[in-house]
Amino acid sequence: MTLSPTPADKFTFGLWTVGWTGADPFGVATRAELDPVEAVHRLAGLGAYGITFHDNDLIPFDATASERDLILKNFKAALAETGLKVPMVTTNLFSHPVFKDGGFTSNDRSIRRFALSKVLRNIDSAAEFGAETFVMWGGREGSEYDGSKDLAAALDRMREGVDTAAAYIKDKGYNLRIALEPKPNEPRGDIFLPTVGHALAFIAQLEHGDIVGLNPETGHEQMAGLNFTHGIAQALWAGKLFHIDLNGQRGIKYDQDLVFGHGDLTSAFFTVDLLENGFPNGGPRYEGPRHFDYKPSRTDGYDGVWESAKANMAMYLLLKERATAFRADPQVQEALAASGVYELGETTLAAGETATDLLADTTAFEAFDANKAAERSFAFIRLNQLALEHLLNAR
Ligand code: GLT
Ligand code: MN
Ligand code: MN
Repeated sequence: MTLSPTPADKFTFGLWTVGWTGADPFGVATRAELDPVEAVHRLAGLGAYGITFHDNDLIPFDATASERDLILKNFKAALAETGLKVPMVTTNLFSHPVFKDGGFTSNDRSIRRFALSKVLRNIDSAAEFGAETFVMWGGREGSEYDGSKDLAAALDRMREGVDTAAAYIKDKGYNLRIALEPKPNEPRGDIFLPTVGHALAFIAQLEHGDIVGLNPETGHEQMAGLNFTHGIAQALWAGKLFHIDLNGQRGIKYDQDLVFGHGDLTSAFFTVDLLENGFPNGGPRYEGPRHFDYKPSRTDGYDGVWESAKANMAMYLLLKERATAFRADPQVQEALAASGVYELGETTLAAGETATDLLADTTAFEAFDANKAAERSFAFIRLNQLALEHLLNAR
């Protein structure tokens, strides 16, 4: 088995991930700044498919026009030289103090207009780079104190911002879709659209929701104690899994952004199983980039940064190999059948059967022996043990 990734694996990395210098709320940077051009060359050398970035990961907030042009020229030259793609671009609406109360939902209207204008300009740039996905992570959209926000007005303003951006994409004829990234908290005490479920419900209220979907992140669901695989499954089922941020998290605590698989390994196995093998009874598949959004531990130098980039891809490939073996094992297939996993794929009503027909079917109710049916053992434990034995390479 090979752990050497190739661009065909579609692994992508945020420039802010390998470029994270380790500054946190308690300490200053532990690594020097990384030149974006070097990031492109290193990632391409490791077999990645693409690189993603916020506007200000590449171009400093206060850069002059000539500085901007030079940075873009060098970055584009590195992309051309290496063949690395830019499948996703996003906007920084959180670092500058002007965004301390958010961008789209700041109580200050002039700041909202600045934020929306920044996003629209960045949409032009994303299209120019050939990106297909435009991520919106609203880390500063939220509050610490419930009385500080009109919560309905905040959702109105969020809808106004996202709909304006989506309408702009359509007007320009760009091949771009917006992907909202939920997160429950951090940096705000409570962030709007905290989970996959909240974001899906929000999209249903949009005028241009057809080109708005999700970019769920492993750790962001797990920070709230939620099941990431269930989250991406519902997004997929709704036709809304536009992009994905893979990383690692251990339980309900601050956003750890560990290497993929270095958090909840069993959950990572089932995430990869879903992404690579799909639902057991068929259904929508995810075809987009496998994007890593993690932070190389600030304990490590640049040797560790490049090790961690490799580790993300190696973990994914290892889990892919294990998930493939899991599904191919005849004993697993037997266990899946015995557990009723395929039976769940059968409709509850027969073709053409109505509620009235069901009520008239005495075998479904009057003659149904609930106590007998309750005797069925679903044998889920054996199925899970088989999964773990495959995960541990014991089969
Ligand atoms: C930020 C955040 C990530 C988001 C990025 C996109 S920025 O690092 O922690 O989860 O994906 O804005
Ligand atoms: Mn995160
Ligand atoms: Mn993310």
